[in-house]
Amino acid sequence: MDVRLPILVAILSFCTTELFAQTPVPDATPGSQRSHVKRFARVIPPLQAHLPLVERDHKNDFRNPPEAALPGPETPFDLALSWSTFQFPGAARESSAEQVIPQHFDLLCYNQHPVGPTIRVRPGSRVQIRLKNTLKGKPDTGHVKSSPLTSEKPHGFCSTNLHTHGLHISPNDPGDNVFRTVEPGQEWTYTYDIPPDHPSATCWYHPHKHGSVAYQLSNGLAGALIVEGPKKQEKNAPNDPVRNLEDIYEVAQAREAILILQLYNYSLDDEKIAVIDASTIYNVAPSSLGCEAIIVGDLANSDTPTLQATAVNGQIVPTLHMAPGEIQRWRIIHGSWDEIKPLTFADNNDQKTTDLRFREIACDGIATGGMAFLEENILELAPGQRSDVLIQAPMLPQGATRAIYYLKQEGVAGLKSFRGTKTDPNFLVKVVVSGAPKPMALPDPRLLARCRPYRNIEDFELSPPPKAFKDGILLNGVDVNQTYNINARTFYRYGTDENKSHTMLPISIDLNTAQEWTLTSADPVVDNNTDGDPTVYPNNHTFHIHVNPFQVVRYTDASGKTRPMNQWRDTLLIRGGESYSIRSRFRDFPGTAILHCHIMDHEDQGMMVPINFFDSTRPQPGKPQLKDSTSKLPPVSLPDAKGRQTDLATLRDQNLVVVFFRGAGCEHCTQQLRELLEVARRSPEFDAEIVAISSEKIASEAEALQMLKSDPSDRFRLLVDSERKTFSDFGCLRDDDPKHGLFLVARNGMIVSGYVGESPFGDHQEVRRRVSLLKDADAEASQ
Ligand SMILES: [Cu+2]
Repeated sequence: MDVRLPILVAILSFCTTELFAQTPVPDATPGSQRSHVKRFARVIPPLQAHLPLVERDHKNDFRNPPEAALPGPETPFDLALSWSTFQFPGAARESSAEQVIPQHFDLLCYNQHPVGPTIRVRPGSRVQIRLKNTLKGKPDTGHVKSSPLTSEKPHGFCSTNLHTHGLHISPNDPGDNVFRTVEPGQEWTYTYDIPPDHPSATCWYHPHKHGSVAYQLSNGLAGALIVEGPKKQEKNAPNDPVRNLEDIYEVAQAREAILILQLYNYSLDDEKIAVIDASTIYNVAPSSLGCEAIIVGDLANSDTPTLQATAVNGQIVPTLHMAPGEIQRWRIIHGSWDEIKPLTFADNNDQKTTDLRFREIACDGIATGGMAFLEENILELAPGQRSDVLIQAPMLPQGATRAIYYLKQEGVAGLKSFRGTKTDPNFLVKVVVSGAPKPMALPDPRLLARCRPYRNIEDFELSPPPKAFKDGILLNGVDVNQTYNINARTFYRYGTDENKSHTMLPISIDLNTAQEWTLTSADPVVDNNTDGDPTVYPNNHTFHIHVNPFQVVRYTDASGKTRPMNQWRDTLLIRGGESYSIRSRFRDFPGTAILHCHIMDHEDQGMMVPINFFDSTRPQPGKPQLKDSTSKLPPVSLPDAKGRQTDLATLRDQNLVVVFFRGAGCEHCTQQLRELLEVARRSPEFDAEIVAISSEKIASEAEALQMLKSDPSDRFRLLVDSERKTFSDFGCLRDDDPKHGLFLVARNGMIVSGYVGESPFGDHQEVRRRVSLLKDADAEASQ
């Protein structure tokens, strides 16, 4: 039985009067009841390609997303993820014999609205968001890729989490931890402490659960997250403090429009309801989904069309009104999972116009310090990027009562696109200039210049990058061979144990340093194996790093020609064969974050690297102690990462430093081991073999050794105790939870000192000292 039928009847009768309807359908919870949908072979043009030729619904007025009423710093704001059916009468108006335009969309959404509520935060404040996953489905069990050469499969579509894109906050729980998963039926409260000196910014939030991000973003799960102080109410006096854009009267008083651009990839089900189709988002069939409502088309059927609609705040081509001479501040957020969007303005005859022009005052939320016109009046946005622009409506010619314009997304030619196929132009917003003139003044450029929040990063500040990034960061991933990787490594995870189960070891980055990295997208790839014309895969990618923004200082084109740049941002488009040099100051927040490609289907398939911000300057409170011991080494026989059994008794002819650690995913552990190995390597008197015993499986010994910067000459071996028996024997298991431990074992088989604790033993010099005492003891014994 199809349970949606009564709902549909209700919508259809209700909607004849409801003009544009983000109105959620009451009781629309089709989640677990939905059936899978049949395939579609018809090729249907995109929704918005022919707009000016068709008279639209005039009452589809532009609306900002709803504002979240935050209840206060200690009370969480509820953000509930659920299914809802929405109607799009603006889209329904446009129909012809050739086109089938959906009137209804079934979308995953926040708080029963097609775009998430705007969350506004003050610097220095605390905001708590309780994310409620009301979906029905199985927990995300992760996925093990089948070979090192293939990428991760998309998976876990009913599992979610939340990322605050652009905020400079802690990447650890309860903050912006993207390794946390909120499973169907679960909830989790995020606490974001915004630093008092956080610059004002247009940020945004969206799910970042690895494996399902593109699917969830295609449903429209995104919202604006705005950091701002009080808005200036009077004209600025010469000595007014101006730090942020809202401290400038002309900016503060400009009407604000938030434009969240979203891309729905959909199919029509048997009732002509549009549903997001996972198969047209990914180039591979997603892994077993555990999420009953997900639509997966038939990839084998090459006729399966890619149907797309681009929404602005969940509206299709809404009408935005401006008075002649009025200046508005538009916060434009590219919240789509895919596609480069070159935005322009067209007049009512679809001719490019400069009657309306973009004056960019912030780039990825970071004030530029000016309000420059953009070259050719094109605002190019890649997924994840934001632009704050001042838009001034023209005065109307004598006798005219209104002028009509369109904010338009230009088409993109094959090599410039992400998928190698040309994209069509779209009309995004209809702008109607009419009514009484409201001439407004632009802000004083001298005040704007004071809003640039970050100093340039100078050469003398730079520290060397981590070894893994010494030769740069290469983004490489094309559909033809499905190897989405960064520096030839693909991220994937297994198991449901978040934080411990990602198999790629984090790259350590020292806080309080500034570093320069070179980012390159690999060359485009031509696939000659297809029938007819060869297919070109452009290898265009979008680099994003969490927590800390960066300064772009240099651009190198595909022919190697270089030019300097100076632009602060947090998300950067890098086309195939091109390079950028970026500099970043890593500040304030230790913990594990990520860098990744913001083309989210690439990220879901493994184009992501965990990074560990560690603070080398922070003193360790309550310094752990090695305690003397006189117990005997218990029998230890464990496999190494390749399964070869090792008996510690066979190593009795040497001193041992036995380290118990919580797997390659524990950043403290890997840091401890890396440093201990380095101390041992540099100390000729360090006469002991280091035996590291992991409580977790090690997927790749080579990767682990690389992460630990282990040299082949190191006296080091890696053993695995996934049953945790040896952990238990050494007192390193409490309530089934593995602890960190370090033990010194002398040649005579006696444990002479040991440590067990919540954090790794970090005093490597003390280990070195104790090992040298062992040597003295040997010398004494032999005398
Ligand atoms: Cu990519």
